[in-house]
Amino acid sequence: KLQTEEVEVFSTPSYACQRRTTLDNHNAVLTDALSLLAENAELSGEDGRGVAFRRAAAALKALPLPVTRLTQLGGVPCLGGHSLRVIKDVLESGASPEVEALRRSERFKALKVLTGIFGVGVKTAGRWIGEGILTLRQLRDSGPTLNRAQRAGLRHYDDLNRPVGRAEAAAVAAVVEAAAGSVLPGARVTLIGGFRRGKQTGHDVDFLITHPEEGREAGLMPKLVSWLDSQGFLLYQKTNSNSYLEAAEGPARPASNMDRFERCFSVFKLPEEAGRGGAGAGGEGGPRPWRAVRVDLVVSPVSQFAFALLGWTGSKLFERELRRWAGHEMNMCLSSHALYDHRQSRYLRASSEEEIFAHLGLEYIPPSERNA
Ligand code: TTP
Ligand code: MN
Ligand code: MN
Ligand code: MN
Repeated sequence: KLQTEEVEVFSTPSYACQRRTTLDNHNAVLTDALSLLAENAELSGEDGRGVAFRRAAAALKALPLPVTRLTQLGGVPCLGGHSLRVIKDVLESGASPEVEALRRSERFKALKVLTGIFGVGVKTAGRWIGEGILTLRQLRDSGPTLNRAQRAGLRHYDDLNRPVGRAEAAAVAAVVEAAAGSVLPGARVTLIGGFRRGKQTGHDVDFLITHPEEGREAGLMPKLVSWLDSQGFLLYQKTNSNSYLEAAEGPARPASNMDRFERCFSVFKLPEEAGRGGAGAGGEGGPRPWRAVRVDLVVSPVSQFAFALLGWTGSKLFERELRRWAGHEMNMCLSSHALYDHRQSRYLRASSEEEIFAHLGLEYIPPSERNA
């Protein structure tokens, strides 16, 4: 008896912000390969190629089942020739020669190690590699001048490259809430970034802070930082002051609206609770009583809170796709501060993420389904 084998053909909308992407990825082998190529492109300063691979990986993350044949991908967007070749190799032989060669490449390994230092970007890492510095040891020995962030990054390298767990994120949250409550009673602290999307670990912990009374949040960051510092919680911090003025700037420079809140990049000294201080924290003298954790703090006026919440919850690709959708499909300009409608020549107000999705003509996607 002849049986036709049924193979599902997948299809999914083309913008990541039109799709529901949970952490339950059925195509991790494929998306890991594409993400590695994306990472390499980004580390080589080829951002356009990086985005193309990120989009391809994100389209596969949204599929409900593992892909087994190339013919199933007919309705899947964002797959260019290069991505399809990699997918084909992985489906046929379990691995892509290009990706495996990349994994072994000295340059890629060096770029990962060096940009793994907090404060070291792609350009600095590339310059050091050009000078023959490929490892942390060579960096320490040859001693190029490091700035304050890089010195902290090198000093706490192991801690900062160890994933932060949910329990640790909760411990940081308790500290930030105590700080906010002490310097501005009534201030509200919200966990954002990957942990808000439901991730079990992160490379840092991100918080958005506001106050229900507009204006009361002004000048909060310096007070917060000095409280944290006085209590011994800070190993490093760099604060940027708010420079966003809606009326003065308008929607003209949307991309640069990205970091105009009061914002603090920091490294916390987080006390390790008894019973979970062991793993990885040890030096010669046994477990240390604390570990270093990267923490990002953002302060927003309550009138911009929904935009800030949406803009800082991620994923990075989901955010990028939201802004692309707004611009290309709606003739609007979305930032973490506001949504401007070019057709109506006015700002569209919102006090919740749901309202922003509605303004954008998109179905609401909750944080746990923004893991594109
Ligand atoms: P990250 O902390 O870099 O990423 P993450 O929390 O999604 O992942 P991880 O677990 O590795 O920490 O960024 C958090 C979000 O903030 C992300 O969606 C991008 C966004 N963001 C910036 O990073 N910079 C900005 O200036 C703005 C406005 C948003
Ligand atoms: Mn599933
Ligand atoms: Mn984060
Ligand atoms: Mn962050």
